Amino acid sequence: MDAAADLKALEARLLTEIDNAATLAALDDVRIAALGKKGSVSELMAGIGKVPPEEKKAYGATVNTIKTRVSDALAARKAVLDSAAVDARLATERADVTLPVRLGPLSEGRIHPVSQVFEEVVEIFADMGFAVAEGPDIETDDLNFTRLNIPPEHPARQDHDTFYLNQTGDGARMLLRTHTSPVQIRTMMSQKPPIRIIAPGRVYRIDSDATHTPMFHQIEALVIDEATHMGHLKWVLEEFCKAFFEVDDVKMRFRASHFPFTEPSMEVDIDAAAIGKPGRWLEILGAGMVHPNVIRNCGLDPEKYQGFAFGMGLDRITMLKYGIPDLRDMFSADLRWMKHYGFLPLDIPTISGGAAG
Ligand code: 2NL
Repeated sequence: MDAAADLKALEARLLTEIDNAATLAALDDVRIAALGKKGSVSELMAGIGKVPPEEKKAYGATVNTIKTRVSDALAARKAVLDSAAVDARLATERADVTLPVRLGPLSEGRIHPVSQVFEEVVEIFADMGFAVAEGPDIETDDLNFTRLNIPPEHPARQDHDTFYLNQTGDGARMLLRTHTSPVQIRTMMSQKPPIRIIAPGRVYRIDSDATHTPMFHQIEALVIDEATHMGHLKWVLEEFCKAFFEVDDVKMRFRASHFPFTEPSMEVDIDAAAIGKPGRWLEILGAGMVHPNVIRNCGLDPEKYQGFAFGMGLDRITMLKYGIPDLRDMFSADLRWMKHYGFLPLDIPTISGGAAG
């Protein structure tokens, strides 16, 4: 056979091998064997040096044509195999979207009832136009007590009620917040009224018995504007209780009380009919009109601004709503307890879905 026939035969062989490559890997082997560094076509190119000068031009053109045809054939075959691979995946990975959802790990874990109530309460107040405010668990004496009109000799400040941190250097004495009020103080100091916020979070007091834990959860609310009054407070509390306990009507009782940061101050009871036990009063929160001293301490003019605030323990209303008998079980990290009282992660409280109201 002459040289031209050899080239023709090589081209034909390569094109057949390309057509016969059944997989992308096999096709790649053919490509490397032809066009790779030591491939048959590459070696033809390298061999041009040994061709007699008068034949070089024709030889070069022929080899180039072979190279182009082989490259084109490789690309065409690759496109066919790529699309076949996609078809194969579509066939084997077909999903039946009519099958019921498999929860997997989501059916194992539980949301703690206090976390659930936390979300429910936030949802209810958000629906009434309150924004959620947050602050640090470690606070200063000033924000936790002084600006709240709590005098230096007040018993709440004493070492046996408050977790004070060891003083480092000569900075302010730090403590674990005993209520979420410092969050509202920070808001009043940094924002102009109208203010409508809730501050939910963890709080800490040195207290440990059947009805108290050293860490507990609280939500406070603060509304400050030019003409906010007790009627607004009463409406907000009634709407909250109806939504939270999922009842059309709730009987409430406002008892005169005393807090240094409100004047007047009151404790609020609800008729236990709301939780299916009529005839008993349950204390659920403390409230009042923000004391003018507190408004002044935050840099606002008490002649111009007034408003109400209230504070409520979340752990207690969680136990009331969901029939949990013992406070101490709430933070015992007992999986059997969580399976019984906990919520599935997809039970997300919403106003529209009714879970928060
Ligand atoms: C209770 C009483 C209450 C407040 C908290 C508050 C916050 C600011 C100003 C005035 Cl910044 N008041 N918070 C007011 C009344 C009562 O909590 O027994 N909580 C469980």
